[in-house]
Amino acid sequence: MKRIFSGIKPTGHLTLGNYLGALRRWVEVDQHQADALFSVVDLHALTVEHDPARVRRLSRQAATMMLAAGLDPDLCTVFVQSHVDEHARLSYILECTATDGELRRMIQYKEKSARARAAGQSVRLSLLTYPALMAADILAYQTDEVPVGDDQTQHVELTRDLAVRFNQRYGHTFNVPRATPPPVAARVMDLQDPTSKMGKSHDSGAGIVYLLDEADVVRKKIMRAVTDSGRDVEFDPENRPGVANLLEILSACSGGSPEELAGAYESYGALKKDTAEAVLEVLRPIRERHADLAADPGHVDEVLRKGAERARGMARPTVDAAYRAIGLLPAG
Ligand code: AQP
Repeated sequence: MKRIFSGIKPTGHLTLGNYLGALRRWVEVDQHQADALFSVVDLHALTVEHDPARVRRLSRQAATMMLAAGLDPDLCTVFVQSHVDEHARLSYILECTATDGELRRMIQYKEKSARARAAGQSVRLSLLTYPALMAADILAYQTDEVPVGDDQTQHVELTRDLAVRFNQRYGHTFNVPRATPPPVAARVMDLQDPTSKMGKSHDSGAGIVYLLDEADVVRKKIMRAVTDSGRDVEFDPENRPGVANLLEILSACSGGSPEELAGAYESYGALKKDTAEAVLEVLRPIRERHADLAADPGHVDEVLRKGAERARGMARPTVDAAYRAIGLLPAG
């Protein structure tokens, strides 16, 4: 059975982008077809300015949302990254496999370090080494597939390079994984700035649909989405990114290709109205399950405890093998 690993950073409240770009496929496909591990990757939330209490709160909330979205702990492993020491252990080994130049070329590093500097903040070293930790997350489990939105494919490419390099230099240790972006909504864009990704840590609240937004808030955000100067509803992501984004979201929520859907609308208003209702239809059951789960935090903790135990057992042999292969003396 193939092995799948993916994760969510507790850097903000989960968004429609997280759901359509990642979570939904984990729930509907991956957990049924593979030995799948899904993690709240909390160590990654420490690479930029953070508030400790908020990260803790968001970590539990992300885990709760993952279960509310439909991950079933009887079908897959749900856990928190920092509960499994093997991630950090392997990350160091992969830092010793990667080069400084390779890490500096990562688009996310360039963008986030520029943003931090512009805000007068220092850039944490972990922001640079982040892809080595992400590679460790993936390689520790002998992962075959990494279902991610296309904002993460560059990091998965680097993971592949590191796996191949390590295997060639020190002997076969890691499976070489591949990224599997979703067919639609691989990148849901911000409703107020459709040239940038809808990201949960971004501060354009009005452009981001959060999974726990109230129905009237969702309607308002979608009805106020920035569209383009033309009047016809056409699917043209390059020249009409605002309308294309709405068509992608509608397509992901209700079926039909964005191109076909474009032909069915004569006004932006009607497109927005149907998109809002389609989104609400998708979010309703998640919100209901979330309310039940939030009332029983002990259950979520127990799922995470068992998940970490299982993940640890799976990761340890590979990480121990990597330590031996690279030349470290085994502990007695
Ligand atoms: N807008 C999106 N469209 C499609 N997929 C998305 N994903 C995130 N945003 C979109 C996918 O969701 C999974 C978890 O994402 P994450 O926690 O790594 O990223 P985020 O929500 O984008 O959080 P941040 O902190 O706002 O991220 P960055 O680092 O970009 O600033 C991933 O599979 C991701 O592809």
